Order: sequence, then C-alpha cells, then structure tokens
Amino acid sequence: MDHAADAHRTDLMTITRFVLNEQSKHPESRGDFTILLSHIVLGCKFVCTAVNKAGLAKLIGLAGETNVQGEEQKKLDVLSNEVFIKALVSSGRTSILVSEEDEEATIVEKSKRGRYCVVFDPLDGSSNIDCGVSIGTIFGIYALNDGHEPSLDDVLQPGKNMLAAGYCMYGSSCTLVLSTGGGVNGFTLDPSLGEFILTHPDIKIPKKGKIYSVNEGNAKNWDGPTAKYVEQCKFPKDGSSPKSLRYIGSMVADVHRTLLYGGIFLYPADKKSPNGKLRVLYEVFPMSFLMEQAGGQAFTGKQRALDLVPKKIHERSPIFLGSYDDVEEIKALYAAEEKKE
Ligand code: AFP
Repeated sequence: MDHAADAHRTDLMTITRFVLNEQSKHPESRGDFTILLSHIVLGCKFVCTAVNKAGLAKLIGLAGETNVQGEEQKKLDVLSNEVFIKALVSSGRTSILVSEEDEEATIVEKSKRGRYCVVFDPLDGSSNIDCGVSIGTIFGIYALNDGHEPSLDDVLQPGKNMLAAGYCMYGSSCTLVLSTGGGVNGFTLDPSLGEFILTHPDIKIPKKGKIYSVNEGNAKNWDGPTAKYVEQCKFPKDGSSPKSLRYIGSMVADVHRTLLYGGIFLYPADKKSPNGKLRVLYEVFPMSFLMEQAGGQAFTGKQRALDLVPKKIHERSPIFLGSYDDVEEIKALYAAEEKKE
C-alpha cells in the first residue's frame, strides 16, 4: 500500500486553509480578507445549489412570476444578487458593493463597514440558464482608502489596483478560480464535504493557443484589426494550422477554457456597440487580472485592460484576453492601424 500517496490524498487543501496560509506570510494581516472570502465562498455555494436545483425548483423564469402557492418567484440572478449582497454586508468587511444587478452602488451602513470594496456579477451568462450551459459569478476586490467616507471613487479605480479577483463556474463541477496577486489557483467544490478543495494549483496559461473565441455573428460590424485577426486565425499566412473556434456565450465558461487550454477570447467593439458589451468593473477587470496573473495578457484595443480608469460603475469596454503570444498579435494589428491614421 502506498501510504505516502494516501496521505497526499487525505491532506485536503481547502480554500480557507489556502488563504490562511497566504495570510500567514503577511504578519501584519488581521484576517479580514479571509473572513471576506469565506462570505464570498458561502454565496458561491448557495448559487451553485440553486443553479443545480433550478429546473426542479422552477427558479428559472421571469422575476415577479408567482408559483403555485401564490408566492412570488425570484429569478435566479435576482436571488443570487440578494444572497451575495447579504453575505458581503454581514461579513462586516465591506464598505461599497457594485453589482451588475443594481443600478446604484450599495454603500454599507456605518456599523457594518469594513476595509474592502467588492465589484461583482452574481450570475453572469444568465441567458444560458434555461438550457443548462455553464454560468458563473465574477468578482473583484479593492481596498478602501483609509480614513474617509466611502465613495464611488473607491471603486472607479484601474483594475491593476485590485487586491484580488476570481470567478466561480457552475458547470459539470463547481470551480472557483482565485488570484490574490501571487498567481492563480483553482478549487473544486467537493459536494460531499461542502468544501472547495485545491485542484488546480498555480494555473499558467499556455504561451500560445490553438483556439479563438468570439461571437462571429457580429463580424459585419467589426473594425479592421478585429476582422483581420479573425481572418488570420482561420487562414494563417505563416503555414501554421488554423485555430479552432469555440464560443459558449457565457464569459466565465469561455474564459475558464481559455485559461486552461490557451488561446484568445475576444469581445471587440463594433459599429453597433462602440464600447463592446462587457462591463469593465466586474467582467473585464477581474478576468484581465486573472489572465495577467496566469502569464497571459488583456488588451482593450487601445491599452492594457488593467490600466483603464472607469468613469462609471457600469461602463463597458472591448476586450481581447488570453495567451501572451495571441494577444501580442492583436496588439500588433491595432498598432499598425493606428500608424495608418
Ligand atoms: P447574459 O448574462 O445576458 O447571458 O450575457 C452574458 C455575457 O455578458 C457574457 O457572459 C458573454 O461573454 C457575453 O455576454 C455574450 O454575449 P453575446 O451573446 O453578444 O455573444
């Protein structure tokens, strides 16, 4: 019997243990981040259970509909938002929350305030719920500048100022991918234990990939560099093999695949949507943060995505993210276009 291997299997690195280990490297830390993260993890576990039960429990459907008992039904994304807001406020570690679901930011009441700001999309890709496609929660965390009343300026910060970012994917398994600025790690929910266990330590994105991921239905409205890049993916001029196209239409699932297998994910600007579709604070920034931490790149078509300074909490931006070399190619095409102008 291989006792060493057995011991390895029984030495479970839970997400809490992992974050506590990280925390012990910073003697000045007070454990606030660990507490905040445990509340985010609780939200993810709740949403995971709700997503799994959605078909049975009739959680899907329109918000405001009533069920057979005459009770008002909550759409899954509305329910997820409520769960996250309540979990984050009750953590006592947050001061401002920005959610995709809420037009205005939530400023936490004084007695429950803490030193973090959380920006999040509680259930991204929700148009995919009814057909069972993987969806997810995306989040980013900023530190509150000390000694002042929390204001929107605390979250209207470039993505490079984030302390941590991550997503939880509700798919064939429930996977939480997290970076606190020292690399990227992936944890899978063990449903029998109710714990996220480290299953993907130190994720590194391949330097170059074989997959491109974009909604080609928008091609007629693309700008020159995007159109040229996608053409190059299909008809490479350097004799290399064409890339494969994979597009789910659910950012967490598309980015998760890109992170693990390499390649590029694009949501470009087009004539109809000059700023693209994806939201800066809780889609573009957290995913760009993870990509850079995994050795990849994220570019807006004009600049490094994490350098962007948002002016509004629900601002959008075009985004190209993924393997270092693949993003380098699209950057070169935009640089050439700029030279022509
Ligand atoms: P929904 O939340 O409306 O399903 O939108 C999902 C999303 O914001 C993101 O998860 C996808 O990457 C992107 O939109 C897909 O957009 P298209 O349907 O325009 O390709």
